[in-house]
Amino acid sequence: MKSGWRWYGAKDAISLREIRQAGVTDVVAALYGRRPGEVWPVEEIQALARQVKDAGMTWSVVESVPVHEDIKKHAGDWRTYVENYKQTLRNLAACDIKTVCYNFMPVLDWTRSNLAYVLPDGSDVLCYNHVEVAAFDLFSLKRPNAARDYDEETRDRAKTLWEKLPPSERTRIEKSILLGLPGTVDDLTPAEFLKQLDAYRDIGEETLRAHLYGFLNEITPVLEETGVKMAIHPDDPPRPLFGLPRVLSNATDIRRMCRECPSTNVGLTLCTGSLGGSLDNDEVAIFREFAPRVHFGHFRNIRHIAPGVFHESESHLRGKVDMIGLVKELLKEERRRGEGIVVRPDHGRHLEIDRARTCYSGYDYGGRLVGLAELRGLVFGLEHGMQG
Ligand code: DNO
Repeated sequence: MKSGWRWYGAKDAISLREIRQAGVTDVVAALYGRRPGEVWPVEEIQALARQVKDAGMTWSVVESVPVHEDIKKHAGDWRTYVENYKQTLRNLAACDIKTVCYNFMPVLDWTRSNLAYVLPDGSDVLCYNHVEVAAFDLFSLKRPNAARDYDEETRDRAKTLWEKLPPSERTRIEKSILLGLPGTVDDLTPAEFLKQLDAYRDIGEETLRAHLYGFLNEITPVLEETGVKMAIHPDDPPRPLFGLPRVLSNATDIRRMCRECPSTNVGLTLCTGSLGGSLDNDEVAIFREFAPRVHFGHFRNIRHIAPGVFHESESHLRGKVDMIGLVKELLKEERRRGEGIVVRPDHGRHLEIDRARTCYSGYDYGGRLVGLAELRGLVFGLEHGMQG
C-alpha cells in the first residue's frame, strides 16, 4: 500500500511538512483554482508537483479533474469540454501524473446531512440521514414532485422530523447539503440548486449511463497513448438523490461500466465508505471482482445506526467494512501487479488537536493521521503473517 493523503494546496490548513510526517509518500491533489471544463496548463501542474517534491513526496494522483456538468448532460459546449479534458490528461501525463479520480454524480458531489455528528468520546464525524435529506427536499427546498421519490413511511417520518426540528437544526441540514463540502464546485443557493436539478428533468439513468460510457470511450485513446488511468469515484451515498439519476453505486454498475468500456485504463476508486453507504454492497467482493481495475483506494469505515442513517466510524478498521478482508485483497492485487496501489485514509474524526484550525469537513489532520496509522498497522501485520 502506498500511503496517500489528500492535500488542498495553498488553502489547506495542513502543511506538506505535517503530511510528510504522517508517513505519506503519495500526495493526492488538484489544481483547485481551475474551473470544470478548463485545460490545466503544464506549468501550473509542474509548479504544484515541484512543491510536493520539495517536501519529499510525489503528487501521483489527481483528485479530481471534475467532469463539466455539460458533459454529463450533453448540453452546450460539451464537446469542447471533452477535448479540453483530453488535453488536461495529456498535460498531466507529461508531468508523470497518471491516476485521475473523478465522479459522474450530477449536480452535487458527495452529500451529508450533518457535518458534526458527535461520538461518545466528544469527537465528531460526518453523517448521512436519509430522513433528514427527505425532510430538506420536501419541506425546505420544496422541490416540485419530490414526494414521488420517497415511500410513504419516509415521507411521514420526514414530516414528523421537520415539524419538531428547531430552526438551528433545520439550518444545519440545509447548510450541510448545499454548502461546505469539498468537491462541490460552488456553494449553492436553494434557487440555484433547484435550477440545476431541473436541468436533469429529461435525463434518466440510461441516458446518464450512455453519457458516461461515451465520455470514457471517447477519451480512451488518450488514456492508452499516455498511460493515464481513470478512477471513477462511486456515488456517495450510493442511492438516487433529489430525483437525480445515479450510475455508479454498486457491483452491477461497475460491471456494466467495465463491459461497455473495455480498456483497463478505465477503472475505479475503491471508496469503501461510499460503497459501504449501502448495506447491499460487499466492498471486499467488489475489490476481488474488479481488482485489475482498482486504480486508487479511499479507505474508511462507517456505522449504520438506523435504516438510511450512517456515520463515519470511530476507527478506520471497525464498522460495516471488513477492513481486514479488504486489505488482504489489496495486498494480493499488489503482489500480482508487482507494485503498490495508492490508498488514502478517507475522512477522519474531528479531534481535539484540530479544534484550533479549520480544515475541510472530513479532512482534519488528527483523524486521518490515526486512520492512516491504523491502515498501515494492519498492512504491516498482514504482511508479517498475522492471522486476521
Ligand atoms: C469526498 C471525496 C469526493 C471525491 C470526488 C471525486 O470526500 O471522496 O469529493 O473527491 O467525488 O471526484
